[in-house]
Amino acid sequence: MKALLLVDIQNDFLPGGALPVPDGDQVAPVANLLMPHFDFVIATQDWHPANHASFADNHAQKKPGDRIILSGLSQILWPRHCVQNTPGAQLAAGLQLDRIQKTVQKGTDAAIDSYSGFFDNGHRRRTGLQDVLAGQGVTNLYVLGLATDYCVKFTVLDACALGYRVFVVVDGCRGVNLAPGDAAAALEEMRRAGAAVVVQSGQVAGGGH
Ligand code: VGL
Ligand code: ZN
Repeated sequence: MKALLLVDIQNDFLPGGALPVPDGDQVAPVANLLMPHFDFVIATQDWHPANHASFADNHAQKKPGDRIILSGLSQILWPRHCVQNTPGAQLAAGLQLDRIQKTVQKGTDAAIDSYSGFFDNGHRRRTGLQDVLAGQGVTNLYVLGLATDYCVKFTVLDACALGYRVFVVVDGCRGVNLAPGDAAAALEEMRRAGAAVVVQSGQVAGGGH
């Protein structure tokens, strides 16, 4: 059973949003193209409380890009983004929302970030994504979304470790690239994680997979 997982395709990650991913608006059309080819489509949603510790403005004298130690982990500070119940946190307006059967929220604990759709960054708590996929009998997971070098990467690495056969739809992903080459390095890391196979959306939609 194969499922399509849309990672954090939310207004704040699009150009003009609070934490814009360059060309982030290019992924919704790829998602829309692929959704009809899947029986099960699920989305993750970055869903932070206003006091989330990953926001630079929740710390005195810190700015986006600075690092702190948070719950024992190195944490990059971000601009305030994807605050619960704000327009920026909504799934991108360009997505065909009626084709998304389930949305899993993450990053809801103010004291720890959650790049992966499966666990928080300390692997302390599960989000519920694994249970939803198990309930559907999902074995093969096709992943696309934002951002390649953060939430897509950690979602894919966890999915590989959990034993899914993972296909990363490269043309449906875009990276933040805080440092040049971060997104390319993330794709390489996903490849090395073993189960991850990197494919183009045309291969998926064309029935090659
Ligand atoms: C993300 C940074 C902070 C992402 C979420 O979706 O990749 N990146 N929160
Ligand atoms: Zn976030």
